[in-house]
Amino acid sequence: MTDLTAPQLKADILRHLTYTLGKDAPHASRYDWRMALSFAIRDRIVEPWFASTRKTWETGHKRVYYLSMEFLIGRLLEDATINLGLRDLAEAAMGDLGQDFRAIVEDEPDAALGNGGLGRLAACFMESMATVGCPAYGYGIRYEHGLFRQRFEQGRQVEAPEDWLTQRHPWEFERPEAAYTIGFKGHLETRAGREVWVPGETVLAEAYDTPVIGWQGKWANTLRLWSAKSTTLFDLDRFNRGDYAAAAEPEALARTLSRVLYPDDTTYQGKELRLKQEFFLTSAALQDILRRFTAGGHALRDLPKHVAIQMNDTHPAIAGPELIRLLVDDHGMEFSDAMETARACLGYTNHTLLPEALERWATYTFGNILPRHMQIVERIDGWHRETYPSRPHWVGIVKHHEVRMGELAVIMSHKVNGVSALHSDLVKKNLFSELEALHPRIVNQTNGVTPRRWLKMCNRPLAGLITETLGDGWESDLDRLRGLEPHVGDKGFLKAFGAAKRQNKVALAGWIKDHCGVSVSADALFDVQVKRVHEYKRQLLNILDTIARYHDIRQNPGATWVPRVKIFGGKAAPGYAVAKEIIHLINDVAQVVNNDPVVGDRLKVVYPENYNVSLAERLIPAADLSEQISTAGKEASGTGNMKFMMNGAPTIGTLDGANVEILQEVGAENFFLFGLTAEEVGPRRANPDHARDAILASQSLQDVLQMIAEGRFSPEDPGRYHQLVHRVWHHDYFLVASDFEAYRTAQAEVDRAYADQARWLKMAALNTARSGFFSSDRTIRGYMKDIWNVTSAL
Ligand code: 26Q
Repeated sequence: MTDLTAPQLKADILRHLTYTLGKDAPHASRYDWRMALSFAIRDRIVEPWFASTRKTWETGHKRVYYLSMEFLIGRLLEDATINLGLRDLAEAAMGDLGQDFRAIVEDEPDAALGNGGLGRLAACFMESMATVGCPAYGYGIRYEHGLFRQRFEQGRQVEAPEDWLTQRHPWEFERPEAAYTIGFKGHLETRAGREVWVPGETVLAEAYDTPVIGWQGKWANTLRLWSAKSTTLFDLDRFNRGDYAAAAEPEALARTLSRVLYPDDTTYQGKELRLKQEFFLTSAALQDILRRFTAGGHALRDLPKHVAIQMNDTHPAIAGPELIRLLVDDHGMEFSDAMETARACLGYTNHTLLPEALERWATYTFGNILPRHMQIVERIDGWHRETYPSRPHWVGIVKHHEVRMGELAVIMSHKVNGVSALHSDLVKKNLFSELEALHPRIVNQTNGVTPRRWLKMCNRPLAGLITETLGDGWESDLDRLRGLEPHVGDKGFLKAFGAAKRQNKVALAGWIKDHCGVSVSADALFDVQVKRVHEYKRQLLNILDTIARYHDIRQNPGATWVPRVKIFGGKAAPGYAVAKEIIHLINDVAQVVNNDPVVGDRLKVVYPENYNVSLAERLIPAADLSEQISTAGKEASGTGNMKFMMNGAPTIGTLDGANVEILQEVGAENFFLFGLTAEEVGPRRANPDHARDAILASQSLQDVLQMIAEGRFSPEDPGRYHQLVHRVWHHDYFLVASDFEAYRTAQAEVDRAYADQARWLKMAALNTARSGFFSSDRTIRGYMKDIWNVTSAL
């Protein structure tokens, strides 16, 4: 690690302020100071970054290439200072310069180049690969606009474009020399017996590199993001004729490829631009990989010895055919050798079982945009049929005039993995059972999260207590948190644990007052559900329970109530009307509940706008209860659930995704389990009256639905939720009604547990103590051993 002193760091900051920013201190804005500090910190990353690259070259170490359409990074400044061990020094230096470190850190916009879980997982993996010393590149797209910003207008979600790149992004290095041509459309020609693709359109992919520094600065990798540029120069003829807009057209058209992130995280829509983006990323990455590999002087058949390529879901699954195309068309390899080489390099991670999320492209669209790849896909399909001749041909890639990207990814990979034990099991048994029978290759790698960002950085009070109790080193060896267990019987420790949680809650209460205009008491139980809004995640179940609680409080305000704050956060895909209606309902309920004098502090409902990584870092450390209530069998893993656990919030949840493993680690007495299991869901749905039966069996649910239907939460528009109520009665695919009573019972148990603060604190502390398994370091070591066959270079 670096042995920088405060005066040196101060001098670095002032030097950047003067010579990089061209500002003198008296006239510098917060932005200028942030840039100056960021550049000074970035300087400290460059050396270890070079050293890591040098070492990888010198030892000929195998490298991992992580291909993902999303990297949900969030802010980088504080994270970098923490991993370099410079956080406190940076705070002191800025203080000396008259600047508030916290305010500067919070001035940085989130890099929101992802939708949710899958994108954030890629970001945690990058940090963990750097921490464990796994030589790796992340490849993605440098979207000009990340995920949209969410506002509420009269309770309705409104989207605004996100514009993180309107400010300078101080962490990246532009690499104009690393650029590749990407082709689309056009036609095929046969020349000397070989197929040649003559693209009809081309764009340039230009690289931007961001170094990713691991814990204690021992290793650094590269996140390489591609930006689209025009291959044709500015059209001077058109400009001279006075046609100024047309002169700039090629540039504008090319740039649309990296203009904006698709905001949908569940339903694919078969849009041409999306397929082009996927190919843009994949082709640029593979060209770059092959260029680096051949520069090392190796034979192409040795590619799998030096290169592991991981596909983050099917989004980059065109990597199979593209790698074959590059090997065969550009490097003259035989098809069968190329096939074998590609499969030995590629791995595929599945993140969903939802049928509407599985990517399928019309052969018409696919063949039009990627004619050569269409041909190669047919060839792969043929090869697969011949290799497994006795099998029915319905396990193929092309079926009903569609290219199925899941099947393509499985057939082109030597390993396929799910993201939690339950999910991997279901991938094996349901999604790809036929392919798995032909050639077993499905394994599990349970997700994880980086404890540097999600505990050390975001929860300083708790991290401080852990270090006081266990000493240093837990950050990169999270199983050591088990060492807290002997202390949970110790009153002094529990008191300190409770004080840390309370400090976070007080801070959050202040933020809620400032940003949502709602006063909440830090003595209340903070009950938090934050994630993308989707029917399967059942925010609806949560708000129905909230309404039931409201109803009961009004019926009996004199009873003893455990005060609760219900906190929601999350975005709905812009085209997802049902999800948007649920957001509207939550906001309408908040209006009524928060302004009802009978209720007071017994119940509050808050829904801060624009949930993102930075808001997660604020909310999760202050949570008492983690809501993980998806319909069993639908949530592949969840990763928010792990962050809450680490930060000492017990879960109320179903047996779904990684909740199963959380329950296993923490023990049933420290987890509020409820609801149908994945196995029970199918049979329950088979009863056509499932919702009706459940509603008629629950007076409480009847009251709740009645209140909504009557317009109690939308008095100015009483019919607003008729459709929503109708859907609960008649089209309750996600079994909200069926799980309602079980959820209420579990919530009552939560109240009882919380009322006994000694019992609660012990549960909370045990959640932290037993969360070690959910470090993404453990996950990455699993991928390295079982999928990538690579060792640490440290
Ligand atoms: C596909 C085609 C076209 C446009 C968009 C998409 C698209 C984009 C994003 C499809 C899916 C996603 C994101 C999926 C996702 O975030 N899945 C989550 O992955 C997490 C990490 O493994 C899991 O923990 C979650 O359970 C899972 O829902």
